[in-house]
Amino acid sequence: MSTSIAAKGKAAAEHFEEFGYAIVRNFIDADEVARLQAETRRVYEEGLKHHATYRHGNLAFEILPETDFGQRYVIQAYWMSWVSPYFEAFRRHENYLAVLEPILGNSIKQVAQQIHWKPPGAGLTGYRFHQDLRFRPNQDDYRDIVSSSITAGLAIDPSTPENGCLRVVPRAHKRGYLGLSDEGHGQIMLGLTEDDDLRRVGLDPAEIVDLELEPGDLALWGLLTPHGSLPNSSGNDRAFALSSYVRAENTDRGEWAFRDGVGVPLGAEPRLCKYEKLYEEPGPLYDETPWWRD
Ligand SMILES: O=C(O)CCC(=O)C(=O)O
Ligand SMILES: [Fe+2]
Repeated sequence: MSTSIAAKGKAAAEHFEEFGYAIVRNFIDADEVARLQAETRRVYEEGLKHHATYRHGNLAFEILPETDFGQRYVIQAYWMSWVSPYFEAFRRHENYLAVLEPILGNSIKQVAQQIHWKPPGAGLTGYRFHQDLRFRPNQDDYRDIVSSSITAGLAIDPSTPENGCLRVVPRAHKRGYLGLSDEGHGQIMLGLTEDDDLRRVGLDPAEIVDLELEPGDLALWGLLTPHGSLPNSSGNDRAFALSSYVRAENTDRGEWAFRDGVGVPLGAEPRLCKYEKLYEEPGPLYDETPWWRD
């Protein structure tokens, strides 16, 4: 007998509390995975239309251009819901509520929606170890930000050590903010985490766990969970859909996802999430900064 999504959500919440991460196997079924994969390909094609990193409101595509990378790659989409009715509905799929409710309650806002691709050959597809709290600079806009936030990463493709699956350090989420990857340029997609970078902050590289996922499996982690991923060294892409949610009463930012347990669609205008210049520089605009040359 298959376990209900509610039971999986409860078990995941308990695992998350102790280890700082959890995995929900078969979060969605095979039919949904097929639709998700097809729409992810369509969003990738949409991104490829842009010669450089593109932004319009919260929607963005991070592009590695052919001038520097031999061919054009899309490595990230942000808030693809604005061009994808599928993802707009998917971000508030009832299975997300089942998994999030034990941790965040049933009124939830979303502050990030991303797809990360690791196209074979693109090179710059690793994420050095970090804690996501570093990506929440405006903490005055939240209350109890750590206990009120969680990120869910859904495997669209198989996620393996070879193609750069997410990796976490278990039980380290209770040690506070460690400053991983904050030195120098602070850009987490340049360079690799050395074992000594982890040891310096008291983490044991031998404890790293690779989160190997099949399409449709979901990983959860928190703002203080040390995590990262290696560049793709295989011939297969690794598309991964990330969604960050916050207990609604504890945030002034984000798009509604669920209000009193009911999914809420996006409104007419985007709300302030993580893009700080949403109101001053909403775009559409291109950002041609060659950050990879730093
Ligand atoms: O896509 C990945 O492997 C990791 C991404 C990540 O940690 C982040 O965007 O904060
Ligand atoms: Fe992260």
